[in-house]
Amino acid sequence: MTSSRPSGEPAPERPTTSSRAPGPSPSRSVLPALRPPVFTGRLHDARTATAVGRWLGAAFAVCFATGLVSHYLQHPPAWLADDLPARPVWGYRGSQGLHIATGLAAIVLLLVKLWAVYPRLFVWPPVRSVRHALERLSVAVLVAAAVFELLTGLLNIVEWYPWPFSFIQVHFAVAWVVTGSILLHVAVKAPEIAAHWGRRSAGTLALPAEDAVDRRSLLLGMGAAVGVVTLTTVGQTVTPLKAFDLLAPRHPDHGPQGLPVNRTAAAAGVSAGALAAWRLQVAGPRPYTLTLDGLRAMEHTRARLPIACVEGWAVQADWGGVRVRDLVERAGGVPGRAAVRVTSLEVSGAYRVMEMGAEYVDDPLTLLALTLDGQPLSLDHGFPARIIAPNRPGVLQTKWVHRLEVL
Ligand SMILES: Nc1nc2c(c(=O)[nH]1)N[C@H]1C(S)=C(S)[C@@H](COP(=O)(O)O)O[C@H]1N2
Ligand SMILES: [Mo]
Repeated sequence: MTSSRPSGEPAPERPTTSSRAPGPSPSRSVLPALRPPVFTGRLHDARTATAVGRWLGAAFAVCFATGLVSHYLQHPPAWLADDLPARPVWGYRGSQGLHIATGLAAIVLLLVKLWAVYPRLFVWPPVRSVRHALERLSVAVLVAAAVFELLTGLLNIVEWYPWPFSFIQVHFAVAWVVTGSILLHVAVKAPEIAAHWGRRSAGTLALPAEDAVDRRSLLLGMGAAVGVVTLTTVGQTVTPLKAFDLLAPRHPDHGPQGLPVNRTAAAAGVSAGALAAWRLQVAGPRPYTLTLDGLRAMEHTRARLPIACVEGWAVQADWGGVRVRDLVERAGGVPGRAAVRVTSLEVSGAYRVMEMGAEYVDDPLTLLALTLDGQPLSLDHGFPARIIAPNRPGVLQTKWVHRLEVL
């Protein structure tokens, strides 16, 4: 420790940034609010900011890359829709699990980073030059966008939307703002980052060696906090760790047939009564209609595939049903070229109608599933028939399917 004085008390031996002379000041009564704050705490330095910042930067980079994967799997541009890969089957589970895990870790990292730099947010005078003003503005955008992104992501995984805008579009747009402002920030700070990147700070920017021990403790504490957050949430995706899944909103085992449910049949306005007259309509060059018994009479395929929700939880299950490829071929569609539009019996909702590109339609594991772990689907899991396809976001695994259109 460098000092025995109680923390928080200003250091008398250290010259403060204030230029006021001791004693009563004549200007005091005129502009009392314009006194610069004085921060005497330690570790609010560029080396700490660099050490935390590189982890935060890495977390945001992973979040951005996996976020792009998720976004384009869910909302592909027309030229890409038919070529989205259906393999590996666990692809979306892995990438979205990583997205949520790094996003949660980034909350801890961002808090430590903001703690490390907050005295700089009060620098005096607030603006020294045009360049300085622009630099501060870019930091303001970065902080606001990063806080916004982590907060909206966190609230999305608990399905709470206390805002009037569409989560998906705005979370996606602000991700570009965060990424752009991080790149700008790294460019502006490049000399300082370079000086503090190695084991010892280089050049004239060297900091007191005594602080190194405390800085290491801070980073260890940060690592421990990230470890605890990760361990208590990642079990929602990484099933072997499910016993530690205490904080994630979903537990892999909790739900009918041992599988969580996001939208229940009741919420979707689907009732057992409405299903009495259920038929599967297949539109295409040779349209046809099937009863449930007719569908059950077709060639049955089983597939072990995960449901991987955009909110981060994923559960593998044993699905049984009819290949979408077979249904499409029977309607006159050409496998490998035909895409499909799927419509649910759901009354309203963003996921009532779903489109599936040719690559998924052609995959032998893409099913119109009728069973889950050998049992008929429960109503909440999409009875009588639902889509299950490899490497796709959960939101596109449409439940209560009653119509397929070959496109
Ligand atoms: N028709 C319809 N299907 C849907 C949804 C929906 O809202 N409507 N939600 C989806 C979401 S977000 C997920 S994660 C999966 C969850 O499937 P499960 O409830 O069988 O676990 O169903 C998907 N299928
Ligand atoms: Mo989902």
